[in-house]
Amino acid sequence: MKVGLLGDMHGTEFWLNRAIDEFSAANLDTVIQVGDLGVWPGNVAAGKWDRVNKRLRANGVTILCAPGNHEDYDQIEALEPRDDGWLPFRNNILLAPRGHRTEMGGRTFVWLGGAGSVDRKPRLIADSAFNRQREHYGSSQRRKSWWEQEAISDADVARTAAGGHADVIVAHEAPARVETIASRLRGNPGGFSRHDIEYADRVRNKYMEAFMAVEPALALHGHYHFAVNEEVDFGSVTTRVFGLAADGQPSSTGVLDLDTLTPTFTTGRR
Ligand SMILES: [Mn+2]
Repeated sequence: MKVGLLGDMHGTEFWLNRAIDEFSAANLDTVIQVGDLGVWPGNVAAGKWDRVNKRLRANGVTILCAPGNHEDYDQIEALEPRDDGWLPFRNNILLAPRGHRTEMGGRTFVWLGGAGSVDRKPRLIADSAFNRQREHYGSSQRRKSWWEQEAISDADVARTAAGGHADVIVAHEAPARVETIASRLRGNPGGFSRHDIEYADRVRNKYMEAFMAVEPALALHGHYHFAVNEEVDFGSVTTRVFGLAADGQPSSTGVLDLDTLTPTFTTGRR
């Protein structure tokens, strides 16, 4: 059995449509999405997701998502879980609560969304400036682009660790000590504030607690927006860490062969 893999999309309909067509052409009916899907507030976003859902249904494709950091968690928390635990954002777009367990192709999965935003401060400043302007002109519409629920809590870690080992962890965040990631982030090339970086590191440490309890053979992630495919020795377990790029870039889509537990990029040559 094979399933599709999809990186951060940030709600960009063009890239989503292209990916859905690609998966459909490859006869993949299940797609694992690693967060920053683009669950945003407002009617424009809602209409877009209705259209995307229609396209998914027409192609017989279902997206299974571990939500990211840039998602509207107020909206996600308002979703009523199905009997099997999935949160139905749309009929063909299911969001995983943190610590959710599933099985596919004889493999066990645990899902752990969330991550700390390294751009938390500029987002909060931009939102409050925008909202002050809105108030000045008498508008009640408020902008929000940072949600505190993005952070992985102790309760999330406990729920994820409770089931013990899983073959695959699907998350937005990646494990620590992955050289491909460490080498790219060295020297803070994004110029983020030290305070926000420390906050994001604390959230990542929470992910790491859960990860070490799960000891997965494969860790899928997004968040960093570049390709990662590295086998890492974590002491008690050796794990293939596989991260997808974002927004239709090369390596933002992939395929996971569940028989061999091997992930590969499908857009690496573009
Ligand atoms: Mn992202």
